[in-house]
Amino acid sequence: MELWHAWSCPYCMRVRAALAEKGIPWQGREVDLATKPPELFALNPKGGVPVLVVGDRIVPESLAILEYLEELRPEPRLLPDGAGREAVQDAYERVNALLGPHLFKLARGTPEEKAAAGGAVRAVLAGLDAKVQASGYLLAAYSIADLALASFVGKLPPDLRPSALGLPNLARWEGLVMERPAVRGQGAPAPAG
Ligand SMILES: N[C@@H](CCC(=O)N[C@@H](CS)C(=O)NCC(=O)O)C(=O)O
Repeated sequence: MELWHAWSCPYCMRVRAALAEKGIPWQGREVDLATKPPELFALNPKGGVPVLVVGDRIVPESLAILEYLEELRPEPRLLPDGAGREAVQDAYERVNALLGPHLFKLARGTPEEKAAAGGAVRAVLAGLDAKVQASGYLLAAYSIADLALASFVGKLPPDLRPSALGLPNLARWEGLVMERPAVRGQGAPAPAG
């Protein structure tokens, strides 16, 4: 199994975390997003990562990859089978829509755009704080929706982390999810030497 990915990409991070949770071995094809190799376009005409390649099967798009991994190795469950599945898929997409554009601006925007994105992230996280369930997760159990959120929270500057913002439910979530070995290990590898 080969994963075309970039260490900086939050959509790739959540796939790497799911592979780690499920203990699935994989080989990485690291992509420099500034100079994408032509082979990537053969796998995914949009030229985006992540893309998973398993034999003849080519799976672009993080949600499709996560669904494929769930089928391949259902345990530990990250996406319920049957009841509750749609709620998790919806939450996954909602987290992407709520935070994806702001994270992009935080990383690459002008100073004004960064300031606006920071304010927007604070508001989104305050809204999500109210949605955290008694389980401590975004839904009844740990799921790919938590991995989506973790992939964005992991890219936030320290002052925008839920714990720094004093959001009690998300701060607890942060302790539960961001400290998981499968999640912690998915930042960029330490430089050699
Ligand atoms: N909807 C896609 C989004 C993936 C995405 O936005 N990937 C970015 C990197 S984080 C990418 O490859 N962008 C293409 C580019 O930079 O040209 C998914 O869920 O996999």
